Amino acid sequence: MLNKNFYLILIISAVFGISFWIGFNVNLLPAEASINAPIYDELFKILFIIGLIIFIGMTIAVIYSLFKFRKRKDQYGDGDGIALEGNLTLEIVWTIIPSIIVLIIGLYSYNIYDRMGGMKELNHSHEMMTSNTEKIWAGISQASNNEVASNNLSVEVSAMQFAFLFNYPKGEFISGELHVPVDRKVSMKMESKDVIHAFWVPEFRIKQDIIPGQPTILNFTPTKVGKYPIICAELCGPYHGGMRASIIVEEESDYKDWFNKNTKTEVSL
Ligand SMILES: [Cu+2]
Repeated sequence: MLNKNFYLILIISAVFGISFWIGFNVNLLPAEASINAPIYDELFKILFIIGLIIFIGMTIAVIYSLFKFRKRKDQYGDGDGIALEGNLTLEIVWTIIPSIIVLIIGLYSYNIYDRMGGMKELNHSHEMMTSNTEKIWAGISQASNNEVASNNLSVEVSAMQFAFLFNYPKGEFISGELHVPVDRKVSMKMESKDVIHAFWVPEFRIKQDIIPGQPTILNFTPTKVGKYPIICAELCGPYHGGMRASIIVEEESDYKDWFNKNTKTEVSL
């Protein structure tokens, strides 16, 4: 009996060890290119490790059972096995363990979403859009209200079947490509011209729906120079799959060059 328990503990330890090792050493996600990315990836890592423990544990249990409880040559009958009914201890255990796991994941997800700015009070903003009625902006906001005014780069996003357009109010021009300087907070106000779209940049780990009649905001700070895809993540029509744009994160000076090339008015940034 002691021997059996010893092997059981050994196998469970190995399953945990392997899962943690894979969880911390195998990276399935694209580059981390915004300040949101490392926060999000923390949660992903935990979910990945829990998934691995369950997957590897179950696989071992199934393979073990296949051999241990297989039908022997001298066994006859329909193979239904012993008539067993009810095991209160087992039922309590397999109810409590998943409940604890789900509860922890739920609380931890809430914490992550809060750190990403999802729980911040929604802005009531009048500065950017020329709407006459007061609109409530919904969405992820990492900036407090007084932060928005200061050094942020403001961009207005219009989504339509099947394109994104980026309006730079300071420069009075519209671009099909989103250019942003690295390490500076970008505040986007997004409106849809027709149906529901979603603005998704996998490398930034952010996604926000763009909803007709309900403008949304999305704030982020890119941390890595490069070109990343913007993907519409809401099935919005027959060419939804082609609704893509690019975000170009560049050094401040390169961004200024690009901005000045496009701008119609001479303004200092
Ligand atoms: Cu779309």
